[in-house]
Amino acid sequence: MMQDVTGESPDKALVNLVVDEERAAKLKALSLHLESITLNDHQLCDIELLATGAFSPLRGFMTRPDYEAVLDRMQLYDGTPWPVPVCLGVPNAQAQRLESGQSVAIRDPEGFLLAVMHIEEMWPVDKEREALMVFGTTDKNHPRVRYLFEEENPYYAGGRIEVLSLPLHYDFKQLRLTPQEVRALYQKLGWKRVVGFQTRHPIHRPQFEMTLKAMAAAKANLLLLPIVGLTMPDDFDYYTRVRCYQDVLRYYPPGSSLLSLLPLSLRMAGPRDALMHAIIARNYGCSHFIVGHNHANPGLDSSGEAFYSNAKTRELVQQWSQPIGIDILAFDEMVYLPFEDEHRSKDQVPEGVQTISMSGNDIRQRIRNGREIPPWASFPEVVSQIRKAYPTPIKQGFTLFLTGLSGAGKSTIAKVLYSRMLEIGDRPVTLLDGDIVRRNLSSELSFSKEHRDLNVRRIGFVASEITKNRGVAICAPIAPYAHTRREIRNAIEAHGGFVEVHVATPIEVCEQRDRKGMYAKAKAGLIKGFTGVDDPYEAPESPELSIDTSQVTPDEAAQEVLLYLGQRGFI
Ligand code: PPS
Repeated sequence: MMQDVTGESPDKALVNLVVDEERAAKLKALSLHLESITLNDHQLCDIELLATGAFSPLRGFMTRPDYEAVLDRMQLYDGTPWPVPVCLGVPNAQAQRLESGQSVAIRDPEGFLLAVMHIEEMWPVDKEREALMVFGTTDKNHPRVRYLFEEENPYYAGGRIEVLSLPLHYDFKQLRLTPQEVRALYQKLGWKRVVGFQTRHPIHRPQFEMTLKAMAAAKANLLLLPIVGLTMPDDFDYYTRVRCYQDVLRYYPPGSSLLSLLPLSLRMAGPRDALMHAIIARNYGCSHFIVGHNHANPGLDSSGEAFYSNAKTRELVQQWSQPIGIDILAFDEMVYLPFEDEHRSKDQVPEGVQTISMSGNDIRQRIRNGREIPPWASFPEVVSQIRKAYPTPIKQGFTLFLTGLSGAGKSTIAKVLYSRMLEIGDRPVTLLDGDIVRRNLSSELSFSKEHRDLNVRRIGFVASEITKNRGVAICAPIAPYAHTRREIRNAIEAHGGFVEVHVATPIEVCEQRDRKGMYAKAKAGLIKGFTGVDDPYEAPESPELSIDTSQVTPDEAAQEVLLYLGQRGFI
């Protein structure tokens, strides 16, 4: 049953929502008669942290009074500090069928029963209000704001949950410790003071030195809590990062550090998120928490400014540190002092002293370009792990994605490129032409908006697998919708190159060519929903290349693509 597993103060009490076997059997029987909610990847992360007590004192997905209080005053309804919503979004149709007082089965995408939720409340989400209150912006350059507006469901369901099973993981099992297990380890090891460090990046020298300074300042041991849930789209994959952390652990004084993977879906909400992370670290039994430079700051907004100020993040976390029950150790950017041969927080460097620094991004770029990384910037083991997983472009796979109107010349250019890539012969090549795909992969699909999206997503999926395995995928569908193309780009860029080629032949030329007689039929009303005639084509805003085949031959067009690939180092 649900219980507090520690006898500590309410602040530090851990919640454990995993039920015992007897109750699990009852809930399993009950679930046969219940409606199911299938969790997406974000929700799977949330339920895991709820279940293990990493989100203590939450006992389920938030109800409306808690949600509103979180938005308005960064507290639960009862006054407990809590900065970000933890809500369960449900689709419209399902929200209409569900009501408070009802229980629902919570399942993973394979249908595996994870929990039963007792719904206390359902309400429509005011996305604009949530974006402004939690993220301080409605700018869709912010990945979680975009998720909120474009992917989050329109209703939230709140209520207590009883968990039968944690989401299943098959990797790094020995490193996936619950807060309860971590606290038990502290006890076993005699650790009284522990600094928590949460990160979505590899640990390079500056971060290592920062954690050492934090340990010294707090006279404490270290708990590394790397995020292995959902981070930012172009972050290093966590398998690589975990191998890096394991290598770096050997550089700490023996017996002074512990590694526990955190399946968190990052909100990237700047100050509020840093506070959330401090609460999680508190739940993992940490006495101190490190807030570093750019904590939970997702790059730049659409006017080129940082989303959050470091000073505000520090200020907020420090202001709440006492009510939360954890001490905050804030650091400015860590820089290297070459003459002194040491790293320092930038605000600790006397004026006039020379410093150098290399950000995580700089290191990534240098590795991608095959350049050396000096020892003051990272560890040789970390560099070699990253090099192995993120080879230079010549060793990466890539996707050439040709999009454009019917008759624009996509297939012909694709065929020339296919032959050229086979001639070069250093990677396996696959041609996913619109027609070929429609015949083999998508023969049951029509040209409705939904089916076009499905068709293009299927192409994207195959292309991303090919790219991941270091091959070349040449795709040539119309792919008329910008959001689907962006989705595919994001998926593929995580594994290699994505080169969008807009085959931008004007519609008049395509109509005039009309090789298949399709335009004539569409204009005569014999085909409905024909792209460019009575269905939209959203031209790419910033494709890597734009080629108008009324001006160049297919060979010249292919040559342009090959030159571009050469410039980017892919061939
Ligand atoms: S999509 O929108 O990306 O799914 O389209 P795609 O799979 O590339 O298929 C495009 C080819 O199908 C023929 N066709 C149509 N095109 C557009 N709209 C409608 N309604 C339609 N019906 C059939 C058309 O000949 C396209 O061939 P290409 O090779 O592009 O000329």
